[in-house]
Amino acid sequence: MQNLRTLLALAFLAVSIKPAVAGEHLFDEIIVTERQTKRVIYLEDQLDISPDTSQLLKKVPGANVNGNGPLSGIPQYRGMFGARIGFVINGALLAPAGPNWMDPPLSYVAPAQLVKLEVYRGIAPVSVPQETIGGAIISETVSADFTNTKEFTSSGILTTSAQSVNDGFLLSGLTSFANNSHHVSIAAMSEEGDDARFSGGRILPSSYERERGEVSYGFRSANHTFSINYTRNTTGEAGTPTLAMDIDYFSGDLFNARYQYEGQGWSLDARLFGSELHHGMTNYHLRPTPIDKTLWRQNTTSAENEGFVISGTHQDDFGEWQIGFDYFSTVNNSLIDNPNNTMFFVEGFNNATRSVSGVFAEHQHRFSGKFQLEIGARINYVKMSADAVDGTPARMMPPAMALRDQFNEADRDSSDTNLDMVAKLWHRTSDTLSLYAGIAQKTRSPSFQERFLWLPLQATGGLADGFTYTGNLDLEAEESRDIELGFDLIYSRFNISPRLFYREVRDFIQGTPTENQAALMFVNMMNLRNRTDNPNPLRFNNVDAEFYGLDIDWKYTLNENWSFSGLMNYVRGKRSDVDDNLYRVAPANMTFVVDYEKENWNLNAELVAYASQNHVSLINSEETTTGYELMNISGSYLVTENLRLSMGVDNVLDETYQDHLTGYNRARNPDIVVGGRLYGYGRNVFLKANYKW
Ligand SMILES: [Cu+2]
Repeated sequence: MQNLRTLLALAFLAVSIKPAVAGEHLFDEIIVTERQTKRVIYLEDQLDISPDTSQLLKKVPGANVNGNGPLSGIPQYRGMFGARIGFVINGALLAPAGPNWMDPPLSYVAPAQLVKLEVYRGIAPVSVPQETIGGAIISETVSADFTNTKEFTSSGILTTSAQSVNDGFLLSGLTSFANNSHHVSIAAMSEEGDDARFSGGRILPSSYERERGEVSYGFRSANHTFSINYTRNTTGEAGTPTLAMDIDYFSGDLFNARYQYEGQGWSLDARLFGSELHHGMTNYHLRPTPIDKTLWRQNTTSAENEGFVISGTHQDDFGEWQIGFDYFSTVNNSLIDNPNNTMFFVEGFNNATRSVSGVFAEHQHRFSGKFQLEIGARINYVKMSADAVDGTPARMMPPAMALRDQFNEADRDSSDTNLDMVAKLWHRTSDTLSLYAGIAQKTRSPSFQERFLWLPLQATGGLADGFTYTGNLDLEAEESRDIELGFDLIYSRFNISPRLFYREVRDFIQGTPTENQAALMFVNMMNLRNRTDNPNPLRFNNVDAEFYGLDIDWKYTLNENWSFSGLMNYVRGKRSDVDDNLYRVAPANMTFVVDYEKENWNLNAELVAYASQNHVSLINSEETTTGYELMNISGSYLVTENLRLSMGVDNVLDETYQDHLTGYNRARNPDIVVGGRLYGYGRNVFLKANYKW
């Protein structure tokens, strides 16, 4: 880390003495563009300085974050979260190495190096990632672009920031050279933070450290464009207080290549990508160590991802046709051991393999300028398999032995053929009003955890409910039927875009009380042996569920100085086969922002209000939360054409509050009881400087 710091500091010096050249769009701020189908957050100079990309989603209608740690926020959209949402990272698909999603896909694009984050509003098109039952989020990091001249020009950005709530510090830079046919860029980032404070103490452990570097090259000749990109992400020790262990390290190598061809009325896009992710976590290096040395645990995991997307688009006078096929496969491994006992091991997942081969067709059609239609269909063929497993518990304890043998003797190969269909219609009734209706069928096959978890463990994709789970080799794919209605009104300086949605999910996958006697006996025996009181294990099962709600975003521009904007989100998720609510669904919430803009400075104040959440899941023993309000202020000042300084205070009133989507504390902490809900961060003063050339 020291080396990288020195390098970045030297780079900063080098550019500081360079003559300043004014660019055209220096320091675009976060702009959430108002479009019919998606919301785009441009981060070229975002004021927020959270190290977690997913936190930006709170600026998008319908989106939220399940917080498991400072780098481990799991995106939630209209009540669905995690693997139910499709993610694209610089054109690539990526599945985490952490069986508890300590490294959600968006953690591989740090906010400091992100250029934009796109969230599809409601039903995602079939042409974006393969499985999008709960929505689609597209992210792109900063890189160079071709220029219009043969002469090479250089450009770059340097960002540094510091914040008080966790003594966090960040240094990030990008430098690039480009002409009309080549571009090359190098980006690097280093960030760290200590345990975060709240008014009653500290959240332990919530420190983090991460470094990220990226190189990319692009080549353009006539109608052909080719680019390659390599990213290395190294996360050091980082807390995940809602889970049983903390991050020791993540080490990831991400590669992707892209070829694009622009023909007369048609274009071709081909992407090839892969990533190799390694991860270690323990329950003894960052949080207080377990007193009983036999309970120390280390879990070493990995994910190998590879895939491609090939699609062709044809444009005609009425719209466009797109057809394509794609493939993505992941192999996950996980080994648990104890440094105090070299004999102890548990193979959590042994070559748990999941591949999705997809083919899709999509058509956009414009009728007479008044109606616009999007229809699409996709077939995904999902194949899963896993190798036999073993572990010392299975060699010593009869119930664990029975679970191992049941798993090893079973047929662990499975395949699903899933059909997704989308139809969306916009009707432009006047210059100011456009009506919208969409219907869809969306599917998702089980995750490897849901299918292959053989021993009752908490490896659940980050549910963080404190329950142990076993997988289920007989799970069916989830199938959702969606309908959404809304309108986009743009009246003078006011615009508003509400959406009402309802979805019915057949075979929704969630944990239900297990009937497997071996699993029940195993957890009982472990409780007796370790003097713990873990509840009876759950087993992933197909149930029925429904989601409905409303989300709205709006903006009113009073004059060239003042503007007001806001969000309102409401979602309800419940079982439709029994009387229960779904787990970890965002409470109703709203955001109200006042902006004041001057030529070279601006100020904004934000009020965020969350209602209580009383619709909690009985099966997951979920606890209710009460509502709260937070105030945030921030501003920025353009010192020169190249240098911008920003400053802000989050949680100005130092409110003590509990975010319903942040889980329960699992680490011994004098300030928060184990099993109690974690508190949100206290007052945070931050500073940020951006230099661009
Ligand atoms: Cu982990």
